[in-house]
Amino acid sequence: MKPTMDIIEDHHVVLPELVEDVLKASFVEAADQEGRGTIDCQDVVKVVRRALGISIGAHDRDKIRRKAEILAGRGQLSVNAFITIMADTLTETTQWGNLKTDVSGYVGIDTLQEQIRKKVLKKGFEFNIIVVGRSGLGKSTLINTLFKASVSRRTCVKHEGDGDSQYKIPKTTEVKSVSHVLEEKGVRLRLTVTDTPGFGDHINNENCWQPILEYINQQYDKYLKEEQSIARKKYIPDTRVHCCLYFIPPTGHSLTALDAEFMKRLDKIVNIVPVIAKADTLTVEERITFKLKIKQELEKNGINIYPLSELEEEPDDVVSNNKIREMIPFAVVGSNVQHQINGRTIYGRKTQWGTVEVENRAHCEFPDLRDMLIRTHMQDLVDVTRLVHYENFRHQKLRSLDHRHHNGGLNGQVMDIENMNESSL
Ligand SMILES: Nc1nc2c(ncn2[C@@H]2O[C@H](COP(=O)(O)OP(=O)(O)OP(=O)(O)O)[C@@H](O)[C@H]2O)c(=O)[nH]1
Ligand SMILES: [Mg+2]
Repeated sequence: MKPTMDIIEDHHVVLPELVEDVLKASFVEAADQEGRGTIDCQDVVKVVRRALGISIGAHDRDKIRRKAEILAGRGQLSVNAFITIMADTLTETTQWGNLKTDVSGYVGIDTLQEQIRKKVLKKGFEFNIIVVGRSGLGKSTLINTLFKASVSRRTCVKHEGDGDSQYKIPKTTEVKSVSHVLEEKGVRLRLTVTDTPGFGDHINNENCWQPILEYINQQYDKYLKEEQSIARKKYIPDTRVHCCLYFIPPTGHSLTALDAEFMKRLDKIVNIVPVIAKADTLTVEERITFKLKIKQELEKNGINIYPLSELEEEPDDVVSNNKIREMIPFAVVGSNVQHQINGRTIYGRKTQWGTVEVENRAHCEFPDLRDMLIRTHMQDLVDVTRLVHYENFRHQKLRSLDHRHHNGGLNGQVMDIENMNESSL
């Protein structure tokens, strides 16, 4: 049975508009002052260096030149081809030089300082989230909310008029990742959120989880291949998914069989954080009873959600994880529209009877979710992914290869297991 969901690309990085503007400006400034719209292929490294404001290693220089030669027509490179080259370069490294996204307000990544070692701090830090759930539950909207509406502007179509109808987010049709480099007090973080098309629109939703499982496993596989390659890179880009936000419809009843089935499959390969979507559609009482019901059903169905109790070592972990366990599933509200309330500018959803503020803890649990992801549990999510989910994948994959090897399938090639252990630490 073929999956019913339409996934076109596996990992396509969309550059934020702001970054694209900066790139276009440096293209003109560095090599195209006459405004021809193209530059000489030979100049490409100079322009990349100018745009990033950092020096580029010999290996990367060669790679950029090779890409430029492929994309150029008669030795001339267009601005769009240049942006494609930059998108590739930025995807492969956290060294985004001067290019970063301005986020309105404080994000909180500087608190990572307590969480991460100095070495990692200097290199930069990568964190990847995926959003999964039925169609129309507000996944794309929540991504925008997470980046304070300044990131995925590209996917919003602006309409005439005011209010919530001003920005319309189209239905998601392909898996798409948006990366942003954020910097706060010397801590550099590349946050990537992968948006996925919603499922559940079809009469037959059998195997609708397949494309998502495939995407997550593909990222593990990519990492494993890099680790095993003979000319292993000193730095392997990490696209492994550290956290999966699973959107539960706000029915107020119970977990549907489809959602339970989906999560049962996901929990073996990724950290799941369930959220109640569009929580503004439930009353306070409904929200409390629905949360309890979901918790019971997750347990009844044997679905393991993050944080996993088996991995708790320190008493401190138990305390902070218990706080998260109490809150899960987070009842969230998303919005990418700003409103003025008593002189304050807030992101929220305006209704005839008032405005739900997404950042107000009295209104919804979006701030608690964001704090958990970015301020308190980011390092732990990364560690669990690396030590549990990726290890499981690696173990199974190598075992199956080993099995094939014993059956003569690998042409006598021997795996360097010792080395792989060392590098994955
Ligand atoms: N009431 C309410 N509506 C929301 C919320 N978040 C998003 N919406 C609205 O729900 C509709 C769908 O939002 P999207 O963000 O496109 O949903 P999606 O899950 O990405 O949908 P697919 O791309 O089809 O999977 C839009 O009209 C949003 O304005 C929310 O928290 N509360
Ligand atoms: Mg969407």
